[in-house]
Amino acid sequence: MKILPYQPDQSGLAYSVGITLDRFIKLKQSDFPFASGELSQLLRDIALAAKIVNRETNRAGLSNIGGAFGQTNVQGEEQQKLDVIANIRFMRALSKGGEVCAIVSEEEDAVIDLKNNSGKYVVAIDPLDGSSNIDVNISIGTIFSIYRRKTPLGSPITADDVMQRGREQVAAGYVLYGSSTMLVYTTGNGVNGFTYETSLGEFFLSHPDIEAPKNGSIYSINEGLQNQWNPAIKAYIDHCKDQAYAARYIGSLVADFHRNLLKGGIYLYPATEKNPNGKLRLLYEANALAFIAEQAGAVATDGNSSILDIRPSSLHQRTPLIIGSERMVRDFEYVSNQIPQANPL
Ligand code: P6P
Repeated sequence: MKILPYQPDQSGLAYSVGITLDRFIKLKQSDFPFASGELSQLLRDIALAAKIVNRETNRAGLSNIGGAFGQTNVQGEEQQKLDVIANIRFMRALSKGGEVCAIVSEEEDAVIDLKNNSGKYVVAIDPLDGSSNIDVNISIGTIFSIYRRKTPLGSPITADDVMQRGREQVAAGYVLYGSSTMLVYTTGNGVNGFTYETSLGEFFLSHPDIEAPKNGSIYSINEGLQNQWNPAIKAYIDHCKDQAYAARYIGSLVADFHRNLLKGGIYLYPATEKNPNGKLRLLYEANALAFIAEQAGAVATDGNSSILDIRPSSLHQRTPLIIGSERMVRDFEYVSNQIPQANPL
């Protein structure tokens, strides 16, 4: 019997399809201090739900799942049908995956106890952010944070498992349902982006080792709220205009964040009269993006301290968010400090 070593093809006839998310997770598993496979499985469970949500958002205009659901969520926001569907899909995937003991969701008033006391992980998730944009075909996203539970395996979950600072995250990511669908995540060893190949039903590594440009010339803020900004925000936005930066605001956090992460830029959602603590939620929006930002060499602050150092006091608490290229956020802080006795937000 003849035995020969495998020789990778050199003909170039069959191009490589690249590295799938599954294979990447497995390759990187040893980077993770608790490399026991559960986190890898959890990331695969999230990716599966993302594929299903991707299919449903892409077909919303052709089915009866577009438009409003007819109820409001705990935020007092009108739920879109796809908000509800995405929440169901991610909750089901996380529940059936077996690695999670508790879920915090934008669409759920309370912490969801999966009664899986052997589950090591807690997930905080915004199943579909920016969903008011669905009916007009603008990019939307899913945002998720993953924590290790604090209480002993086998015991019931407690608030300590859920109310953790962003610094405690073991992984975080987002899915961007845009011109293409991408999943971008970190486990604390850099940030990697995967693009969904619908014909194969797989995410493939397309943006390895994402590093945010240290500076940029894009600023993202809802200028319609200008009259509600405090002097520090006004001063910084005037600075952006003096620098002739480009104003880019999609009104979909994941899309604005992703563009600024790749091209350089700053996103600001400050305190306003309507939202005196800011609009964005700490546990399932700001923390995840702040973890990704810091892993990519960018910065995320509430105007006073790092987002990741905020100690949560309530499940759906909001926070001002200034996030993006390091130089731009530092310029914001410098401009803010020039305003006498101004609360930066
Ligand atoms: P505004 C969507 O509702 C969202 O949570 C983010 O995705 C987005 O950046 C922001 O709110 C838009 O809020 O007040 O500018 O419409």
